[in-house]
Amino acid sequence: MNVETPIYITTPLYYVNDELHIGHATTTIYADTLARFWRACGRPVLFLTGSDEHGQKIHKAATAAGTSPKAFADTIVQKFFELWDALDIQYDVFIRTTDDFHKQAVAQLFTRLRDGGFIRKDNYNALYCVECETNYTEKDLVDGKCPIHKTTPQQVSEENYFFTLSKFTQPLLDHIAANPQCIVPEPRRNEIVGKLKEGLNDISVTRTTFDWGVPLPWDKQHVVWVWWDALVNYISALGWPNAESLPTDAIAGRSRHGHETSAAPFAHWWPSAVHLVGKDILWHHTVVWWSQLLGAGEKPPRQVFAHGWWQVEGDKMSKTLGNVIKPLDVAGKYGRDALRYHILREGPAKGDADWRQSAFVARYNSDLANGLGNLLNRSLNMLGKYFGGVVPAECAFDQPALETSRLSLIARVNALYPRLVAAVTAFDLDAACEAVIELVRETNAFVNNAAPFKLAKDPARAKDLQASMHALCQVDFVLCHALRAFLPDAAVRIANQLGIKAEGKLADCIAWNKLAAGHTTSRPEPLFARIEEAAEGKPSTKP
Ligand code: ME8
Repeated sequence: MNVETPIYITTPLYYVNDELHIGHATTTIYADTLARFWRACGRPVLFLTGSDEHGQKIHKAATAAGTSPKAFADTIVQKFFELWDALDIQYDVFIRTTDDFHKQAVAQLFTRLRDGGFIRKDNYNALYCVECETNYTEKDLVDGKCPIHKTTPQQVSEENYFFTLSKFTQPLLDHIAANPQCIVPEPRRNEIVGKLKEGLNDISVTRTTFDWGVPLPWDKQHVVWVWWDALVNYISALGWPNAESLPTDAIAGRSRHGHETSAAPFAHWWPSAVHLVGKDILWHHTVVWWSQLLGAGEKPPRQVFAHGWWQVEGDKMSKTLGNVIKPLDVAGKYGRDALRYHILREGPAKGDADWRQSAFVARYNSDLANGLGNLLNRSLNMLGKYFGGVVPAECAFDQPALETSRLSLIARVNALYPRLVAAVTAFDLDAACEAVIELVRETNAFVNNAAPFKLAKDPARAKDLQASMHALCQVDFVLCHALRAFLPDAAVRIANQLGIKAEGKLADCIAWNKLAAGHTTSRPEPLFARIEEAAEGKPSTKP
């Protein structure tokens, strides 16, 4: 992996009809972890998120709330900002589909497609699910209901504009065959290829029955279908088609990180675009979106990664069942690193996943409290006691078995950076965390074997004590850096206790002997308090 090439990471633009839940936080935390990791590798990163504000669903929610769609969106989007701030999501760009520059780009794209001969007028008779903002055929429905929302779709009949999606079946199959990594993981690609092989129907891409959307430039009776509008955000945010800079003035004050400027942002970032989405919107982000792009003479993004869905204690997560997991409830109770860690380890990256309180507690206690927290705390306490908090010089153990375990730790540390890069490149954030936790486990075993607390009592073992404490300081340093993307708060707290900064390129920091002898550390503080099962009430009784 070349860590010098830029990467443009996007989340979906979430609908402003409701509060965000753990599903939304999952995609965003995956994206934030990727963004932090690659930035820490020194890779140029642009991280975009935002809000999807047009369409029937928002119109309906605003009407129910007795307000205008824009006023409604303004209120909800404020909650998005608060949530992402509370979770310290460091996006560079937050785009709203009601931003003027975005609406102009949508109109331009539509005009290009018309000029290219891909738009025609026709009668639209369809079954439309407002929750999905997507139409279905009878064949797609399960017992006459939307396969995702289990609701009966609306019967829609109107004359509107169609996009000749059918023309793109073969170009899309060719693109996927030539770029096997463009949809990951592999089963998701197979799913899309399977559907493409069934052939594509033209789709209706405008509406006349309501006006909350981007007006069609040449026929103002029509507004653009909300998906067609929203997908364009990924390029409108780059100033497509011809702006010379990101629309920073229009989105001033929304960035939580501060992107790197580039003179021709579309040319710079678009070839390295990676969309993170949930499985239910993979179709839109590949077939629909890529056809729009190909029709407009642009290339599809480099990759789309689609994750699965959370269930909760074995049930579908739904308002009706009252089991919706709210990210701030979890972060407020256990800390945002605990929330993030659970999502990265147990989340639906490869397939669907089940949010279980018992698994949350078990994972937290074993890896964070008893594993990482305990290691850091006992190593820094011993360093304080035996060396006044000052890192000793490196030396080998006199005892061969201990020296072998020290050499094994060194080898593990020096192999960690390439392992992390490989795992993150493959979107396997669970494997990346596991690589770090394996180092924690091996080091805790090393402490138990070397037993510095016993060595300290025997002046004849002074060298072995020094060898063990030097090694522990090096591991603590490496853990701090290795965790910057995965447990950002803990990384900063470890850095404070070590008296260092959680900064610098990971390739230079995740290696042996980077914490110099003679360096003075700070006061140790517990990192993660154990969650006591009793305080949690009864663990889940479900199998
Ligand atoms: O679809 N587990 O927005 P949205 C995991 N505006 N992920 C879940 C989930 C669950 N139980 N429930 C929902 C939209 N999601 C459009 C996107 S992009 C140009 C437009 C995820 O607010 C779902 O998979 O409905 C998807 O990625 C996101 O939440 C949908 O958010």
